[in-house]
Amino acid sequence: MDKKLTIALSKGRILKETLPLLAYAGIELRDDLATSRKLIFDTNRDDVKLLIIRASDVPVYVDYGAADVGVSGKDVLMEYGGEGIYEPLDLEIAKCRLMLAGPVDGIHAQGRLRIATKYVKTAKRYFAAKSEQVEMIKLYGSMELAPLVGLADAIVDVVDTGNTLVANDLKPYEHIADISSRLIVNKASMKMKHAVVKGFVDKIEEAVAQRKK
Ligand code: PRT
Ligand code: MG
Repeated sequence: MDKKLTIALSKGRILKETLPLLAYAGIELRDDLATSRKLIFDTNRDDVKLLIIRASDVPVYVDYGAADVGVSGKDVLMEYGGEGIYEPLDLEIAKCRLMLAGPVDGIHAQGRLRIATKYVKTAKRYFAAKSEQVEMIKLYGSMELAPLVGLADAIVDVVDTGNTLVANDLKPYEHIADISSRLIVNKASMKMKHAVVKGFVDKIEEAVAQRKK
């Protein structure tokens, strides 16, 4: 039976906040992430390797079983869906809020509200629940620019400090969801490698509890 564990993570804030949790579980990186250009990383444990990929790709790798477990923002998970994924644990890291934001002087739509976002499905669901007809413009980043140049009336994006909104003469109008990162698990791995995967999830859960003390 395959006892190896593959973990998918993204660079940036998730990685930074996940490394201490992994360390608690006895998993440490061998290479220096800051300088390495590798995508697969060995750890101090022969049976554990790490994939470093784009944040939005993490649920894809886990859904298809290319990684057994991963760490992903709830914003990314809501947008992705994914039949093959369990979400057993809220890591309470990389916290932020998914917001509807627009110009400080108000959201002024000519006809249907035009929303720029990378969270098209999530935003559609949100407005559909309010029976509001909106038009979505899919972007892959820098959503804050869209209202400034007339591409959209408003944006749906994650907000942490709010500094980026302020810097672009925008402000939050509606709170859509509280976001934090989750530990996700491939359903087949949970079955086929139960001892390894369950052991890992339990250790990380302990690390999260420990951190609160
Ligand atoms: O790699 P790629 O750029 O494709 O993916 P990504 O941008 O989603 O990755 P990353 O590492 O930036 O974000 C990973 C996860 O962190 C997201 O999926 C969220 O769950 C979470 N997170 C927490 C955030 C923020 N806080 C956050 N502030 N993700 C993005 N931001 C953006 C925000 O939209 C704004 O543009 O950071 C900017 C600064 O935010 P303010 O409000 O502090 O100014
Ligand atoms: Mg980013």
